Amino acid sequence: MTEPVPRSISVIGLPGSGKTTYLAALWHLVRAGEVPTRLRFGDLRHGNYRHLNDIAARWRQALEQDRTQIAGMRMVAMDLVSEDGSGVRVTFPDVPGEDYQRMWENREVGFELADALAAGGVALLVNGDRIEAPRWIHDDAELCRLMGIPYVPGEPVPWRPSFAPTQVQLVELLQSVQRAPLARGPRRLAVMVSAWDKAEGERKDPDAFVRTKLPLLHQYLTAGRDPWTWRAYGVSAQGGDYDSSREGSPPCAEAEALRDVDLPSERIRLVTGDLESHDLTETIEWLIG
Ligand SMILES: Nc1nc2c(ncn2[C@@H]2O[C@H](COP(=O)(O)OP(=O)(O)O)[C@@H](O)[C@H]2O)c(=O)[nH]1
Ligand SMILES: [Mg+2]
Repeated sequence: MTEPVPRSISVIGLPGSGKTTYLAALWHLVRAGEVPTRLRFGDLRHGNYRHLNDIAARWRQALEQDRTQIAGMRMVAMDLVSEDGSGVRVTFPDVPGEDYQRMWENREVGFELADALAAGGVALLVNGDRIEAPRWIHDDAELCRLMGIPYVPGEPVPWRPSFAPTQVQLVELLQSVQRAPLARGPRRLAVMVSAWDKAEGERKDPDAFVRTKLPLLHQYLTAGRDPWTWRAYGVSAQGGDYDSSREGSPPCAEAEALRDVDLPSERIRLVTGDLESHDLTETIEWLIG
């Protein structure tokens, strides 16, 4: 086999967007070889797979990933081989989503994350089950009334960046990736709506989901102001809910059913347009293409 060409993908997203779960499922998929995949696992020579092995073990047990992950960034690297036999190294920064939120709230980015973000394609994860939509003052006032919280009309509430709707934060994040010091000219972007098992009840394909649930993001991308070539995907990296990582939480019936699936890789679902597969590496192949 030829020496892997270093290629880089950044998996980014706000806290709780499904980044760690996605990496865990991907690692299981390429290591287990239970279902055919476009990219296969290459070789074990390089790197430290402990973090990946740990998260994939939790994933197999249908346990949510740990929220209290040790702070700081882990660069995760996988050597994969494409169908024509050429090797590719895909590196992902698995950073706490808080680092991206900090980019939005405090306008700062660490050196290591900046390096990772400055290279290659971008996979942007958005949890389809947790989109914080813009809210109407009228609805909030009604909610205060129902909950018995005092509400004084006309009294200003000091604004904080964390109040911003999900799509505003995401557009800002993507814009900062296309500005100095992170800008590198045209690149590919996969907008991946995670927890697709929860989002698909809307009966929309992933593109239509982004257009209707995240219209600002969709307009930003289609207007072409920044040089993204993009696609929308629906990703269910778990296939349903897993048992919660919170202590004392009751077991969840969906997780029990998922543990019964013979081949764990078959829990995974990737949806593009009206096509569906178990193969998360299709996105990576497109991103590095
Ligand atoms: N139902 C469902 N939940 C998911 C899926 N993928 C991730 N989640 C949930 O989304 C939450 C955040 O996932 P996590 O990977 O920890 O996000 P991170 O903070 O971006 O690393 C967790 O509660 C996951 O169990 C999925 O495919 N289906
Ligand atoms: Mg995480």
